[in-house]
Amino acid sequence: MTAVLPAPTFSPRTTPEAAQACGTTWKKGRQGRDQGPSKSSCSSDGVEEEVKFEVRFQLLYLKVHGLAATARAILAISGLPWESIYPSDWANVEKAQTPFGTMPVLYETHTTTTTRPAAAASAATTTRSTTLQIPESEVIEQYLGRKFGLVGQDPWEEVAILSFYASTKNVMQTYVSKVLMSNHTSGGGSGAAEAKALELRWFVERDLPAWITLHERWLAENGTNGHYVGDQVGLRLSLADVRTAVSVERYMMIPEAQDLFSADLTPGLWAVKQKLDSHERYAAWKASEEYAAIDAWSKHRQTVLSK
Ligand SMILES: N[C@@H](CCC(=O)N[C@@H](CS)C(=O)NCC(=O)O)C(=O)O
Repeated sequence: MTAVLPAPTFSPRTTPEAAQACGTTWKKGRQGRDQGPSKSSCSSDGVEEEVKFEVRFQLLYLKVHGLAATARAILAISGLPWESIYPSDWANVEKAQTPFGTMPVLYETHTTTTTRPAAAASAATTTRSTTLQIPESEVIEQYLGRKFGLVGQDPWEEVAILSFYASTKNVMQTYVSKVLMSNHTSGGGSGAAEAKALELRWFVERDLPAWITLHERWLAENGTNGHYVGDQVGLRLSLADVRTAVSVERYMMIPEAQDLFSADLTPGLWAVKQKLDSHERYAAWKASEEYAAIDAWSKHRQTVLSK
């Protein structure tokens, strides 16, 4: 979907509305608001009003997985309304409307509709909306992770989850900056293809196996059960799990790297990926037409950038 961006709202000045919208968790049965059906509430003049809360997420990014893959995965498993939006003319239109001139940007719009019954004096329907605009992929992922309960149950679990998450993110960053972008860093020209091939070899033979070995060790320590972090009462999906599953998927798109992963060779990472793949809402997202289109463009881009 082409973007019609909400008005830019990123600001160093906070407001009570932004703070409340930002802090809202949308898990049914826990603290925070329920999405959807109306609730009755008593207004200051004693009239029973219908109050309806709605939230909608939009993620602005290119039609590729790239820096949006983890955020899209989290939004998909959240079960809340969300959509991918794409720039129509990035350089001339949308870029200037984003906080740092980069994508992804997350927009989270909270709408409260209050209806006073027709019988009441001053019967009316009023709608209030607050949109949060959040830049930087890592900030978006951690924000959504907190919002949807993916960063553990206590500060110690959070430290462990964010450590594994950062370690996985760093390796992907190495791949993007050293291998995919090597034409930029080497200045292109003759020898650029050889330099890229060498960077790819180092990544596939050194950086990626080092990450695999370390993460297999930690995942084995937690019981090779598809999750990085256990808790006192059980296991649950975390931001680290989602980041890793999405990364393994991405590495398996690299012909030179795909044989590094299998149920036998990397049982821990495999279980993490399987666990996410079998999540009902994530599986539905992966089966969607939109995901297929993003996947096709990502494969195309991978081929172009690999040259
Ligand atoms: N640190 C930023 C980097 C964002 C970034 O460089 N995004 C690229 C797309 S992958 C972009 O917006 N490029 C367009 C431009 O810089 O004009 C993040 O993680 O969100």
